[in-house]
Amino acid sequence: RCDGITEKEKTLAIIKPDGMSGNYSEKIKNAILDSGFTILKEMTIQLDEDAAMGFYAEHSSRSFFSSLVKYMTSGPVLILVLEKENAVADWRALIGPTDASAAKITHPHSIRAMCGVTIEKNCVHGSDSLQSARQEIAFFFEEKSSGRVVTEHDEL
Ligand code: RTP
Ligand code: MG
Repeated sequence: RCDGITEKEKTLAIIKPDGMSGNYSEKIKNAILDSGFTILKEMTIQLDEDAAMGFYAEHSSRSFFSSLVKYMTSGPVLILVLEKENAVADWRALIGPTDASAAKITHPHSIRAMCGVTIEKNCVHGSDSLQSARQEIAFFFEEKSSGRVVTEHDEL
């Protein structure tokens, strides 16, 4: 912009049940902060089936959908709102490709290579566009029907 101020973006990150049960959340949060993101909000929730189905509604016709819903409801998740310039693309780059087993070979320094296992159990989520980031942040932080809140903490 002409005034020299660059707009920051927000994106949604989720540490999925396997990331939580494997105790990767502190390690992942450190990687987030080391990469220059600010964590604006965080909330630990247990997704119910409706919430998981709603969140991944775009995949409802896929063969893996019921397995995905079962996975995402198998334990608590940590929902994070991240902010920085180019946050959407930079968070996707940091997490690496969907298939964590492939990520271990092609993107060994990615978060999914570190803590993911398979194409499904890939330990983290990242919004794939600015528009989905806005929708996903609203899904968890503006509507209150998205799951059972375990702990909620806003930075300042
Ligand atoms: P995410 O939305 O969770 O950040 O993952 P993504 O964009 O990299 O991948 P996406 O295509 O949106 O898939 C959403 C999640 O569904 C599970 N999945 N399973 N069995 C399969 O073939 C398969 N493919 C995808 C993964 O948990 C994936 O992250
Ligand atoms: Mg996706």
